Amino acid sequence: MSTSENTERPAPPTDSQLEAVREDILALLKQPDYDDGSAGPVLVRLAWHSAGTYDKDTDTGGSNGAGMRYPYEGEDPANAGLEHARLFLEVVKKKHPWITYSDLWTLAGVVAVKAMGGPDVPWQGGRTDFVDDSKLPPRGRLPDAAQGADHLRHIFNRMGFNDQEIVALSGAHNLGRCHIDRSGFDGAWVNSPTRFSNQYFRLIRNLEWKPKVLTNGVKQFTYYDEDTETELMMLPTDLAINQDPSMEPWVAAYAEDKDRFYADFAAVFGKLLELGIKRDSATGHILNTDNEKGG
Ligand code: HIF
Repeated sequence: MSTSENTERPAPPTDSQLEAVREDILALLKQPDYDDGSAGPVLVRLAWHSAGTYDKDTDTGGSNGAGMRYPYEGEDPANAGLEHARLFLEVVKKKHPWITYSDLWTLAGVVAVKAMGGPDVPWQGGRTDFVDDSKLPPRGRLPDAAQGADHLRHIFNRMGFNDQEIVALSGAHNLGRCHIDRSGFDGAWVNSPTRFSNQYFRLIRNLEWKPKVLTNGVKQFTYYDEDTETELMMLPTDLAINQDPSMEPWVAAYAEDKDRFYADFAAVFGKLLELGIKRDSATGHILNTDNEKGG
């Protein structure tokens, strides 16, 4: 599946070139006809799924290569719905062809988090779209929401994350919603799903979540707020972090301290987007481009 496009090391973009890309991502976030009126959440999910295939032991997967452009990764049922995110970003790619898809998808997640009221997630460019066949991730590396804390450890330890980092990351489920035709789960975690906050942790702790079996047989958890007549949801994995003895204290900490959550989320989401990217520590320039492999 090697591709010859983008095999040359591009000149690093100027600050104003990058700024123009950020502006154009910002401009497309408002989508009156899509979900809750925003492309933001699905862009955050795209950024995470592009990076979250990483395996530290074999140094395979990760955002380099933008593998979701191709059917094996792009049509993985775990990535259902992310074609919307990729399509939203296509106009930006057309306007700024110099940026790689792998940089664009990760940057879009960072811009979206910030625009929705979240922290500044550190981001550096330089990813390559060269598909290195020896680095392709197999399917099955993304988490299964029907499982528990041990599964989360299995998945996220493989990327190099510890319990605290798993909980901090999980706060991103403050954003967006589940779609029955994508994951089989249904609904939003919080009442304002396009506003980043630590509400997700507070709701996990403070509401009484009841199991619910959807018409498709999928099991999730539900809370019906009679005052506002809204139904919120949690995935089995969302509630699992509040039951695990080593993760639960972090859920409590982030429910109480928004600033701490923001700082820890920024650090861990930034780390996620860098998985598998090797940089010169002095210059920040990327080392593992295609060129070293002979393109
Ligand atoms: Fe999600 N996630 N995620 N997720 N996720 C969904 C949606 C979003 C898991 C499962 C699901 C993370 C971890 C995990 C976002 C961001 C992040 C959906 C619903 C499922 C089932 C998809 C759909 O039907 O459209 C599991 C099991 C995870 C391991 C804990 C990350 C931490 C929370 C890493 C992360 O950043 C976002 C944003 C969405 C909403 C997408 C949307 O289209 O609105």
